[in-house]
Amino acid sequence: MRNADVASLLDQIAGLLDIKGELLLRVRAFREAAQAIRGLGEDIATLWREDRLSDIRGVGTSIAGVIKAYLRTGHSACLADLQPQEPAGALELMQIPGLGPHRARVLSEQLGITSIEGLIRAATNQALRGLPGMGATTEAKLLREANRVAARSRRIPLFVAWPLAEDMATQLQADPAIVAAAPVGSIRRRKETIGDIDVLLATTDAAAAFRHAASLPLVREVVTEGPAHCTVLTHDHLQIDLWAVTPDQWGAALQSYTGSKAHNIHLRTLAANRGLKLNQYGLFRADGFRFAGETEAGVFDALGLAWIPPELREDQGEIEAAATDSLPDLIELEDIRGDCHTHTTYSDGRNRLEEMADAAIARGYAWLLVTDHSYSLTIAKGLTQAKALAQRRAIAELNRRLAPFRILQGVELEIRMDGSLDCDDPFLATFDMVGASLHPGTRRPNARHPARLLGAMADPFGDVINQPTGGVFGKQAPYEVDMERVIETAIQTGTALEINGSHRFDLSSALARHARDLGAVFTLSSDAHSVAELDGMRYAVAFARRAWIDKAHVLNARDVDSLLRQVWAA
Ligand code: DGT
Ligand code: CA
Ligand code: CA
Repeated sequence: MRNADVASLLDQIAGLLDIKGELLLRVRAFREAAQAIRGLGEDIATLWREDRLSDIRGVGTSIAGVIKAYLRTGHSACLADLQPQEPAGALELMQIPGLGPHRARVLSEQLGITSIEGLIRAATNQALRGLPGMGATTEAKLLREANRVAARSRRIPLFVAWPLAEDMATQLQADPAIVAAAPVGSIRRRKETIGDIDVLLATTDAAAAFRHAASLPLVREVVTEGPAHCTVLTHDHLQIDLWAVTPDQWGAALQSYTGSKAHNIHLRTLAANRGLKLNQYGLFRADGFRFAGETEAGVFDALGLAWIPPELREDQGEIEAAATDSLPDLIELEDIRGDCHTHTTYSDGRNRLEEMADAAIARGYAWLLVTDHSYSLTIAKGLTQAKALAQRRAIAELNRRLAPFRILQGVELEIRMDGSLDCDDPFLATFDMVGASLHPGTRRPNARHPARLLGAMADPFGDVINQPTGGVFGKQAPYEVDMERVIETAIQTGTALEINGSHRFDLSSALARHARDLGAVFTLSSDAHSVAELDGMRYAVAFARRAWIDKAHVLNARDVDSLLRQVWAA
């Protein structure tokens, strides 16, 4: 047991006594003793053995007793006695600046508030004003601080953070003081979820740049500002870090603030091993001479590395691959020839078939696979056989008009509870491509899910497994399926796995990387239920890139004939 442990025990006791409303003098005694013990030049156990505990500043008989008991048993009855008396949630509430133990106790005892979320609700309903010592101003301040603390502990999905960061960068770029602005951090790496938003600025006048940022409509307040870094909050309590560098430092800063931290550590170590120093200002020789930093590619090049796509920068083999020039040729949005998962008004889509086709043409696609829901998903008004045939006639007519563009008729097929596909096989054979999905009953843990998925893959007509894990970000946990087995079976049966670009993160880039390493083939899809949602493809591509997936393993990168050949051969 070390001095730090004992000091931390005394601090905890002080905190709990404080919450309890104990005399300040006694609280302070524990804090002072803790501080003195942290600064001790010798082991506290030695002092105890030599009976010199009371030599320590602030340690009287009662605190000495607490320390002795703790050193002897490794437990503290004093701490244990205090803990149950702590009002529920007080420690959580005390994370909020301006909310001390006294207020935490009042909130808990009088309003039953035991969490930050609870406090936000109560303050929003103006339930705090009227409590002793609390008016509308304090209430507003606590609400603001509580929102900040809550936002810090919550990760934001990429589909919220990325557009916001792009928007911010575009607005900043309009300022004459700002030469360039770009999202960096986990957004540039296209991570599924984002802790905070980072934007890099090239400017020779950081103060002016930060002033401009603070004046943008989306900014609510400036939290901190220094010479090269400024943190602002949006009205939705999202935190944005702004990093300012001079234009000649742009490349090094882009590398540095993109991260990830693990990637940076590896890269900087590699530089150090060659007697070089890499930081956000450039790549330097020991004598201070800077020979790279203006461009990011220049930094990598000077280290003997190929430029590494940001999506790979997680220190998961990318630096080694860059050193041997064996980075994967990642799939790009421009490679995508069509979308593999879209809906129309034939099921629960909001746009008509021809509108979806026109939008696909406008995106530069060569084909569009429409995959309306099959019959059993009644909430989605799925395709009956008659409806499917009517859609097929409409597609044929449109295809004559839109050639060489091709609409393909697929179906998003339900996998029934017994594992069979929601359609008779002879009729299935008449679709261009069949994607199988689990929807009904997936909310409940269900032992049959694995069997259902495996059954669908064994079916000769199942071409793709859509949204393989069933998770929806912030809404639905993935279901309990042995994904290892699903991936293996997909590879054995020639079934593609979907990377869904809607709000599911399914497959996640981590699972997709694993599947890719084993040799799986993928479809990337927007799962669009409207023309606007076709844009989800950029997320599917981003996650595929994070998974090191190249064009050869993506069905959407093929032209129609090659796609159908592949699908029918499997
Ligand atoms: P997140 O925000 O949790 O989703 O993940 P990141 O990767 O965006 O992490 P973040 O925002 O802490 O930092 C972004 C990058 O910037 C990361 O690679 C490390 C770098 N960075 C963060 N803070 C500092 C700093 O104070 N100085 C320097 N030079 N770099 C920093
Ligand atoms: Ca960040
Ligand atoms: Ca940050």
